[in-house]
This record gives sequence, structure tokens and C-alpha cells, in this order.
Amino acid sequence: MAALQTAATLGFTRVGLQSAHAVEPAAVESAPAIVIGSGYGGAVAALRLGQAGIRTVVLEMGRLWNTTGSDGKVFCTTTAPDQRSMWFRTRTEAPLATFLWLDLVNRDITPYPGALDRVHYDAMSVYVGRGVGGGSLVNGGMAVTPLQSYFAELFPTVDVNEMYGTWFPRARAMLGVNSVDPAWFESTEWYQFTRTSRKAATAAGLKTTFVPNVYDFGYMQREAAGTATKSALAGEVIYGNNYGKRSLDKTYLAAALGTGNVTVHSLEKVRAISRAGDGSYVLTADRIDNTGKVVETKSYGCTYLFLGGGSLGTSELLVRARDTGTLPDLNANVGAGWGTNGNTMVGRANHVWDTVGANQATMPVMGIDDWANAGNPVFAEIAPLPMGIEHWVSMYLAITKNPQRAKFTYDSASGAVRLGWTAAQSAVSVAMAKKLFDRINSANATIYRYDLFGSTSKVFADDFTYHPLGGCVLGKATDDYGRVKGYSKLYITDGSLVPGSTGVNPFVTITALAERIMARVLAEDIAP
Ligand code: FAE
Repeated sequence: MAALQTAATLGFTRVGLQSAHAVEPAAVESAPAIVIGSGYGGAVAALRLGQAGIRTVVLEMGRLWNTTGSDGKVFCTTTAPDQRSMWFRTRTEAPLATFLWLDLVNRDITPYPGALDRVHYDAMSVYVGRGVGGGSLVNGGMAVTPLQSYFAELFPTVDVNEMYGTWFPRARAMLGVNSVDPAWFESTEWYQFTRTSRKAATAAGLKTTFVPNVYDFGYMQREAAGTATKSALAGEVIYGNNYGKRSLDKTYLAAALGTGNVTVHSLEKVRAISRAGDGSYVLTADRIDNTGKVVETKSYGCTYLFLGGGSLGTSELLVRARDTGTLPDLNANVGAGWGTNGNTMVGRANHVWDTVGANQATMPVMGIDDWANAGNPVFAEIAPLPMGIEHWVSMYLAITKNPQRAKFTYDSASGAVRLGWTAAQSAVSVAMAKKLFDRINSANATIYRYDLFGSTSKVFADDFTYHPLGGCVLGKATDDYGRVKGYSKLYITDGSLVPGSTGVNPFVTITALAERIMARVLAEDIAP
């Protein structure tokens, strides 16, 4: 007894407890500003805070992708994926599961904090990027500015002239947006697949349009010439590009670190947010190792909190905070207004003389633009299917104007946040995509492919999206500048602000909105 008392007096009991429970919160680490997540919304917030001289900590659950594996590369290939491919999986879960119904694509892997995650909800699964740079590490780089009239419809309270005059141009410049050289596009084998899809769309009286990208097309031309190491021309995309792509770690985040005011903590997942008596925010974050084990639970404090965890990450954190009572004044719009951007994937079989080429660049550069068709608005990206063989398949990612929206809800029994999206809601996207591609098939006397998405008769991939949007919609869960209603000094800057749809690929919209928010918040809310 005496010995125990002595030990306790000396503080040994606490030391003993800490080693037995390594996840006990350590002392609070504080910073004036914290940003959760390092995708588009988080990266813009970090840069603008850093430039304003505000010491900022970014907490990112994924890895910092800056070390090479045994193959000398940072990211693994798509054709031979290893542990670096996916977020804690024993087998990869690629979007195109099969070819001729054979599972030729997926591989067994060791669980590891890989770059691509597929988050499964009841009737919808969502692909997201994990790592410093978020979705920019794994996406197709298509950098599309939405139609001004549609943006105005989605965001009636936002000044569209200011958006299109200031914030969209700023976002494009910062992201390093560029376009394929049209002459090279017309002549290279690497975009034969796109030219074949354009021909089929034109035959149906449909309009096609070039779309810009953040992949460096100068680099791509050098890849084709054999003077640069291949990346987009080596099938790299969904598990990361080793070269050529201007992902956020090379643009916004590099600039943010360059201010000297921003620190990024990787492999730290925020799991709870609450508020201290003085109005500052308190975060609980789990630091994990490469096996996923929680090696430390950290406690952070900040005056200004910016949420950039993406549509899923931010919505889940805030729904949980509201419904577990740690931020009880969040309103009922938190968790609402979620959509898939109308995503549906589909493949068509071409005639034998309409080849798509064995060699395909992974960066899409063209879309079929039928958004002006009021009866059935669809924008369909012409997507690659690089298999190293001629397979005559034309792939598309259709973005449809699906008006369906869903909610995130907190399940107190399991502690999980669920998404109420249903299969019937996906069927609306499929019906719209089908109308467009039936037109193309009928004009070209071609058919769909039935062998690409697993089951024997599945034509349209209706169970996943690359474009999760909404959950904390601008003007509803927040004011018109991302300030969360019910709380001061709490902001959202990511895709959860976008009401379920942008009509095009979303990251330019997310970046431009974040720029607009940060300019206003820094000018009005944060003392220099
Ligand atoms: P995001 O980029 O997802 O960043 C959120 C970050 O927060 C991630 O790094 C998370 O790991 C991290 N995070 C989340 N929760 C927590 C937490 N609790 N604690 C710590 N960290 C957390 O969000 N869009 C285009 O415009 N063009 C394309 O060509 C395109 N292709 C795509 C292809 C694929 C395969 C995928 C998956 C997406 C694609 N997208 C594309 C979508 C685009 O990447 C996406 O809209 C943006 O990345 C969303 O940006 P956010 O800032 O909202």
C-alpha cells in the first residue's frame, strides 16, 4: 500500500496507465486555425490562412505520398496494384470490376493506408482520395467550369459575375489548368478512343466539347515521344499518378507550406469536434500507423476551425457532432442535400472497324455536351479503358441532372453515420443516361457492353459515384460564405457545400467557392 502511494505520488500510476492504454489523449495541442482534410477545400483554406500570417495545422487522415516503394515509384500501377492502391483493403475494388465477366482487374492486397477509398453506404458507394492532396491524388484531372446559367440555378444567392470574373479564373490559374493541343489530339494514337466516341456522338447529332485538365499536356506529349517516363500513358490514374499531374501537393499545398505558417499532420483522423467554454474548438484525432492501428489519440484546440473533409468527411463529422450533442446548435440542414452529381458509367461496343486503340491516355479531354437538352440534360465524359489491347469498348462517365437528394443520419446504436440514398434514386440517373446512349447506339447501329460491371446483365454502373456533393449546402447549413449556422468561427470550404450537382466534374467549382469563402472570411472575421 505504501509503495503504491509512493508510486502514485511520483506520478508513476499515470505513466503505467498510459502505457497500458496508448490511446489516452495527450495534452491539448493548439493553433489559431485548424483545417480538417487536405483536398481542394482544405488546401485553399490552408494556403489563404498561411498567407494571412495565421499559424495553421492541417489534419489529414491519409498518408503523405512522398516516399517510393521497392519499385522506385510513389504510387503503384493500375495493372498490378499493391497495398498502395486502396485504403485498408484485402482486395482492390476497381470501378470496372470485370471484362468479359472475368475478374481480371482486382487483386489481393495487404491492408495499408492506400490512396483510393471506396466508402460503402447502404445503396451507394463513393470513391474518394486519401492522402495529403485528397481527391487530387486519384482523380482524372478534368478541370471543368460549370455552365454559368446552371451555376446561377444551383447558387441563387451567389454573385455569378464575381464567380466567373474572379474566383473561377483564380482557381484555374492556381490549379494549373491546361488543354490538350488540338493538332496533337487529332493525330495521336493515345486519343483514338476519344475520336471514335466523338464520331459516334456526331452521328447521333450530338455536340462534343474539349475539356481542360490539370495533367501537364506538354509532359504527356513527351511521354508519347519517349522522352519522359510514362504516367498517364502507362495507365496510371485511380491509384495515383507518379508524374505529370498537378495534384494539390504540387500546387495549393506546396504554396501553403511555403508560407511557413502551415503544418500538415498526416495519418491523423479527426473523430470528434466539440466546443470549450471559451468558444474555442476542441478536436479529438486518432493517429494511425500503416496497419491502421491507433497509436495515439490527440487532442487539439483552435480558435478558427475549417472543415475540408469533403462531402462525406465533413457531413459525417457534423452530423455526429449535432446528434451526439457536442455541437447541438447545428441546424437540420446539416447532413441534407446530398447527391451523386447524377453519375452513371456505361460502356458501348463499337463495330470492328471503329477501333479505340490498344494505347489510351488516362486523362479524359472531351465530353458529349447535351446539357442544353431541357428534356434530358446530360454531360458525358469520354472515359478511357486502357487495357493494352484493342477491345472496341467506348466508356463514358455520364453526369446527369438527377434532382434526387439524400440525407446523412446518425445511428446511435452503432455510432455510424448512414446515407439514405436508394437504388430508386440511382435509377433516375440511369434513365437519363440511357436516353442519351440509346440515341448514340441507334444512330450507329451499336449495342451496350454487359460484361463490365460484375453481374451478367449490368449495363449501367448505378451503385457508385466519383462525385459526392452536398450534405452541408451553402446558404442552408452555412451562410452564403461557408460560415456554419449556429456557431461562430466554424467554416466549411469543401464539396459538402455544393447541392448534389454541378453538371460537370466538380473540383474547379469546389476550389472557386473555397477561394470566394476564404477571401470574405479573412477580410471580415479574422483579425490580422
Ligand atoms: P476531398 O478532395 O475528398 O478531400 C477531403 C480530404 O479530407 C481527404 O484527403 C480525406 O482523407 C480527408 N478527411 C476526410 N475526413 C477526415 C477526417 N475526419 N479527419 C482527417 N481527414 C479527413 O474533398 N473531379 C473533377 O473535377 N474532375 C475529375 O476528373 C475527377 N475525377 C475523379 C476520379 C476519381 C477516381 C475520384 C475518386 C474523384 C474524381 N473527381 C473528379 C472528384 C474530385 O476529386 C472531388 O470532387 C474532390 O476531390 C472533392 O474535393 P473536396 O475538397 O470536397
